Amino acid sequence: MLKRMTLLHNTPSPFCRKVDVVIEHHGLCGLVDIQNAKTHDVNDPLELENPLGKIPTLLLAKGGAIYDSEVIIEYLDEIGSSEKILPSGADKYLKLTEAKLVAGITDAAVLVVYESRLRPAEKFCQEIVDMQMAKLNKGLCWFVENLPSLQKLNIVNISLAVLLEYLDIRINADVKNGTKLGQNIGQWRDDHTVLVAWLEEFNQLCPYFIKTCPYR
Ligand SMILES: N[C@@H](CCC(=O)N[C@@H](CS)C(=O)NCC(=O)O)C(=O)O
Repeated sequence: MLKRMTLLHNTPSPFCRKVDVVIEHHGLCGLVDIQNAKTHDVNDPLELENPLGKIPTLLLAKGGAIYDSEVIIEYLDEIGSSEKILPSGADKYLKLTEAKLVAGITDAAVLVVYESRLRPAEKFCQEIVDMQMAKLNKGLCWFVENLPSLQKLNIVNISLAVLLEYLDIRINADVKNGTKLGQNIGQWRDDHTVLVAWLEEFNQLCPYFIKTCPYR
């Protein structure tokens, strides 16, 4: 019998939401206590568990912390009894590589958000925003050409769906709030209509996806 674990978490984080989806998929809510963590706060308990101070971080009942999100997902998939999110053999590493590509695009999006939310206005650096937005756009174009399969739930389609909704929640909302995002104003829905249709289909495959949405 597995003991309860604690997930250091914060709701708007796209990396946390991926883990939330996998917890739902495997019905592990009863095994995981969610604890709100404050990033960028050196006094938060998160800092003691993960030297990088990043969420999500999963604390095991027997002691020890697991991070980052893909490693947590791999562990939850191992203990979960629903259909596996990760295949086995070489396919596993192909899927993990694509999931890493989504993670890299998500990192770029998070850096854009930090640039406008954390950096004092007088130090705002448009070049950094442009550079990260270019990575984001290039990554989305790659997925337009290589749409992840929606035959079953897997780490790639979960990660991409979370990223796209994060872009809605953060970057597009920030644009509406007046943040300048250079030439690319982050309107992924207008630029990549194929991904809009893909996301709708993903929601049908994963009916509880909406339950994990940070803002409803
Ligand atoms: N590679 C990590 C990235 C996690 C990450 O960057 N989380 C952000 C929140 S969205 C964070 O904790 N930021 C705090 C910081 O960078 O200090 C993962 O997949 O878990």
